[in-house]
Amino acid sequence: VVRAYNKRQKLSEFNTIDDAANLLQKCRNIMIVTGAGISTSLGIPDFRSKETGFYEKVRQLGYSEGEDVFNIENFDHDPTMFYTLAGDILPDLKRYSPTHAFIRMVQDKGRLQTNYTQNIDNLEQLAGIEKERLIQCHGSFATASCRKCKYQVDGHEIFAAIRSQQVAYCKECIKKIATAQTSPAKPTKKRKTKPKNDYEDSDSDPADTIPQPGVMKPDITFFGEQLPTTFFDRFTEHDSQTVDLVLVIGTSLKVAPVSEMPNYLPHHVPHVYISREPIHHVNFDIQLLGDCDHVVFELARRAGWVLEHEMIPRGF
Ligand code: CNA
Repeated sequence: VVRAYNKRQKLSEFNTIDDAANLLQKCRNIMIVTGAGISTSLGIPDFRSKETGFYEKVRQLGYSEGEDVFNIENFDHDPTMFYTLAGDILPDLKRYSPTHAFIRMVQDKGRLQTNYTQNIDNLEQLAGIEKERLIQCHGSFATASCRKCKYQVDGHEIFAAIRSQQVAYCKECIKKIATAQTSPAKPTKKRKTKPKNDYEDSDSDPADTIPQPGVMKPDITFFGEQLPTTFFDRFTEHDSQTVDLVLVIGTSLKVAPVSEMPNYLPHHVPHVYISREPIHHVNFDIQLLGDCDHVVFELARRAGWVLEHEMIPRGF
């Protein structure tokens, strides 16, 4: 257990894991900000861990930057890279980690203000975090949408394509194209207006205008895309004024705007960071370093709560 810097660069009144446990007992509006580290114990790689992270694998495969896989311009230019690599982080689990169970316990005790998750694996819902208390800052694999016509499907519909490294195309676009192609021949007279949509023939050479179906993209936020408005609305208009404790768990806090959240909150609100590595670019009152499943178990124990989960050995 390591204590790091106070936000104002002076000694904090909160220093130890017992201080964190006391805060857990006392506080009623706990904001929990999470990242990929809370799912690694389930075998889902995070992005930036040195040897095991997804970005390292991407580099080993000869691609320059891991972040390129999730860049919206790259995706629209050529979705193959995403479809070749995304299988590794595809959420296909029917179980959640002890840290998810901890968040659920905070909720059950009536203390969870909001869980802001950067994760896209949707495991918070599986753990029973209420919709009203969950902000999926970067969207999730739960749904997917067509880049062309915005038609939305259940995310599972494109999982097989991702697993077999094939680009998934929009079935609605395909249907419209098929319908347009089988409808009666149009009059030969030159049309003055532009085609109403991408599926109608235009007047130019048909070979140039063969309509293509749109590519399906999971509704996760790529670099270059806006975050859901619910994120900003809830954070700025409600949570930042009422929060009394911030727990940040399993994230390197490298991606804005989530990385800005701790600094934006009032200075008197205690900030606790739980992760494997210390963080230097954001100031926390307390940093509890280690495997987050172990840390939250110990934190709960010191708060007098029993965290139960199949991955925690009995009698631990
Ligand atoms: P990141 O940058 O990879 O950071 C993860 C952090 O967690 C690192 O600081 C690790 O040291 C730490 N960590 C890893 N495992 C553990 C553990 N068991 N206990 C304690 N700490 C641990 O990932 P971030 O979440 O910070 O970055 C945000 C990205 C990651 C978001 O856009 C996500 O969509 C994306 N992501 C999500 C998933 C998922 O949904 N499970 C998986 C991979 C990436």
